[in-house]
This record gives sequence, C-alpha cells and structure tokens, in this order.
Amino acid sequence: MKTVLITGATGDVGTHLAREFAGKYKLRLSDKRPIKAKNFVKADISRMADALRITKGVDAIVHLGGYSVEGPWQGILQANIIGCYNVFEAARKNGVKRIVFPTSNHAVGFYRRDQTIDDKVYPRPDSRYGVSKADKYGMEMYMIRIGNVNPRPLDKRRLSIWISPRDIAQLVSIGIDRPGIKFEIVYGISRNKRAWYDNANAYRLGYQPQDDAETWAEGVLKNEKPGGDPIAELYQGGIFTVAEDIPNPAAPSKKTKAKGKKK
Ligand code: 15L
Repeated sequence: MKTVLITGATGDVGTHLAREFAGKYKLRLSDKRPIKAKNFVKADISRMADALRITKGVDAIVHLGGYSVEGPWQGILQANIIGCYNVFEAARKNGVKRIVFPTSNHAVGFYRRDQTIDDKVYPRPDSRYGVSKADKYGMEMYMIRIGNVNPRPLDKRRLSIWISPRDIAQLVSIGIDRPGIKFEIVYGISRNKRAWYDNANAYRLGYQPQDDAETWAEGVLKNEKPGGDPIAELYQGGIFTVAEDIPNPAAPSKKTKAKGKKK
C-alpha cells in the first residue's frame, strides 16, 4: 500500500479525500491547524524544516496546503508560493517523485464563459490566489485545476465547474497511481453538461467521472439570486473586484505582538 502525504488535510478537499481514501492508501495528514487523528502531523509548510520532515518516506504527495481562496499578498506569498516551493523542493531532496498538485480553476479564471478551454491554454489567473496556482518542475507532476468540490453544486457558476467527492478522489488516484506521468494538467470537474473545459486529457489518462452537476440544475437555478456583478459574470472564475481590504490572518495581532508570543 502506498504512503501518501496530504498537506492542508483539514480543509474541505482534504477532508473529502481522507474519507474517500481510507483503506486505499496509508495516509499521512498534515496541516497548520491541528486535528485529532493518529496519522496527523502538524506542520507549517512556509518553513522548509517542516516541509522536509513531513515529506520524508512517502510515495506521493497531494499538496493542498495554503490559501484556498483569494487573500492578501503577504498571506498568499507565504503559504502558497513559499509553501509550494518548500514542498516541491523538500520532495526532491527526499526522493519523492510523484506530486499531485490540486491547482484551481482560478489559474485560468480570466477566460470568458463563452469560451471552452483545454489543458494547453495559457494561464490567465483571475486573482493573487489564481497566480499562486499557476504551475512547475521536472519530477512527476500531475496538476488538477479543480473547479469546486462539494457534495452538490452551489450556484449557477458551479454547475459548470463542480466536482463530486468521489470524482475528485478518482482523479487524484490517477495522479498517484498511473505509471509514466511526467507533467500533466487536467480539469477537476465531474462530467458536467455545462462544462467550460475540454477535459480530453483527463479522459486519456483514464478518468471516468460518475456525476454531472445537471442533476441539480433546476433547483440551483431556481434559487439563483439576480443582481451579481455583471462583469464578474463574464469570466469563468467569477472574480473581478480587487480585494485590497481582505485582512491578513497570517499577520500577528497587536495583542500577540505585545506579548511576543509565537504563532
Ligand atoms: C477554488 O479554487 C477554491 O479552493 C474553492 O474554495 C472555490 O472557491 C472554488 O475555487 C470556486 O471557484 O468555486
């Protein structure tokens, strides 16, 4: 049985994968936020020493650690850019060849909704977060541009980019187990009727999605509230406004500074 490290394991996607992969792989779960689990290791991947410690002795890494939405530049830089570099570099030093990097639809979120894009399009990030999810290196890399993982699609945009927990588990498994991968980009969506992506590369690698967001379309569209940002609605990522006012949770608060407390 392969030993697989999941970074950012306490987030939504990590939680779905940990459940779906129980018994299939020997999992090592890691995150900054601790959870109570025997196979959990606390680590801050913005520190190289932590990245080296958690990547030792694993067969593959599913790197989910970092911001999973737009955030302030300093936070994205530490967690998503420096953190990603540390995990990839630590993997190389520890001889871990296979990395599954769940990137995001936001790495190409500035393509318009009236376009269908494939795995070869030039990245067009729609945000600082989107930039941190636009690609890397020479080991065995498998990049999944994830739409949105949820038991059900949440809104009209997600009818195009939704992926069910069992489909994301299948897609990640291909990235862990399929021999001969050098560098691949696939889209992390179910077999959605309204997809904006041509996912032929995922199908070529053996992906057979079980679900389609269309099953929930009627209910989702009925609940859709009119009056969203009309410019954002042109773009696949749905992000247009500049989020300068997002607070940086990585910055020490005045209280902790005064006491000189470590995070
Ligand atoms: C993402 O990349 C996020 O990780 C997820 O939380 C959703 O916001 C998703 O994109 C989305 O675009 O719906």
